[in-house]
Amino acid sequence: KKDKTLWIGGMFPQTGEWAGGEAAFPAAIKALDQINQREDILPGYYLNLSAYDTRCSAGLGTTILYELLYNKTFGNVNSSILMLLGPACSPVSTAVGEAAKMWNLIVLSYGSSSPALSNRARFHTFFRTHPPATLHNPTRIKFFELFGWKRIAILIQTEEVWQSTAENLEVLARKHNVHIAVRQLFDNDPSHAISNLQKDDIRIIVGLFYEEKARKVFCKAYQQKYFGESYVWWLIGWYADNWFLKIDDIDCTADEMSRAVEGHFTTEIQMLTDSTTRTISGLTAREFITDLNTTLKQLFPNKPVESVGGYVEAPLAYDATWALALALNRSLERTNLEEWSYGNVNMKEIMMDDMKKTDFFGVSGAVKFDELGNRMSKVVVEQLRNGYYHRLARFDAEKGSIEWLNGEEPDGSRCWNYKHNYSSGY
Ligand code: ABU
Repeated sequence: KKDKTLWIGGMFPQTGEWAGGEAAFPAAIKALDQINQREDILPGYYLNLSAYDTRCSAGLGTTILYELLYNKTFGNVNSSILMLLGPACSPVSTAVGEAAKMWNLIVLSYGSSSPALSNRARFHTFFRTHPPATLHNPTRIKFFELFGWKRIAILIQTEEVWQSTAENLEVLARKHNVHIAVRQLFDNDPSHAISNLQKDDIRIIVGLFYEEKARKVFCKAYQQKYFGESYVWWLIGWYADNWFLKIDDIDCTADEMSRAVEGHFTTEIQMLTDSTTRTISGLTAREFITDLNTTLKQLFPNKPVESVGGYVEAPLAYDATWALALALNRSLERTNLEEWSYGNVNMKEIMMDDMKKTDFFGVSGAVKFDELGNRMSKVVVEQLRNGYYHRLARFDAEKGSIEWLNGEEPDGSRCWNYKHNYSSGY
């Protein structure tokens, strides 16, 4: 019987630049419900979550951290959270992750991709089930090589998540003789950055920005006539489906936006396993998604499930919750979790050690952390054609191998035309 309670904190953004908590929160709750039904996991203890909406804001995230650390009371069981599930947005993880180590608090993010978070000295107690965004770069370079594209620009929103991804891309490009000709940064308004790309006659552009900024970029690109068959954009693939049709915050019509974004490529880290094997919870990945879809339809009746924030990352939130519970379960075998306080360095070391031992099969695939607290995955390349994304290929960076999906071969796709047109100059 689970008659005692252990508390963890949670951060799930419902609004802001990436409302990844919309789908991640119900996924985490599903995992918690299943964990709490298992007598063999944390026997005698009910795992409870105190969850907050960070609105994807680093300032609010830090305030919430202090609220959890200082002000929140958790009944009479334990006045300290054992671990923090989240944050989702990288800028929030950067602020919270750096502060949390001062309280010996382990942070397990399901949604942060910033390469900067791999710095173990800065983020000593930080783990994540979301792979770092550097994983996209070998895929981009592979495709640039494949199509003979040698002169590339990077358009970057001024946030550490995007700047650190761009730095890694430049290093890799140099190694592969791909020339990053221009690097344009913008904060809120991309107009000047796009004018500069146009002046430099750049045709292959890697875009590193959040979804809201992507709408601004493509609206400006449309207005400045910087779009069409002569331009190849590479974006990240985790924006909500139909992200370009949400036009309430821009000065372009849906038709103009559809024309501006047509043909772009995306790279996306695989976050849901293809495997039919039963995962740690007993569900297959497919059963998990079917169940999640039912919940999301009830929670967001006016949205297609694919447009709910964090839909693709929901498997990572589900697996993060399992990883956290299993690590605490291991710790319970050698320490009394009820004695946890933020000054207890020995217990922090035990919990860190048990987090590092994570090794199970989840809905996102094999869940284990490398020495930087990261995990790896394959990357899927898609292209938007006639308003719909088509899966083209899957790239395994460890092996350097490409698997063409759905019978799509490069010479059957629009990218072959680009190669044909621009192989010498671009
Ligand atoms: N896949 C969502 C990544 C969001 C972030 O790193 O902020």
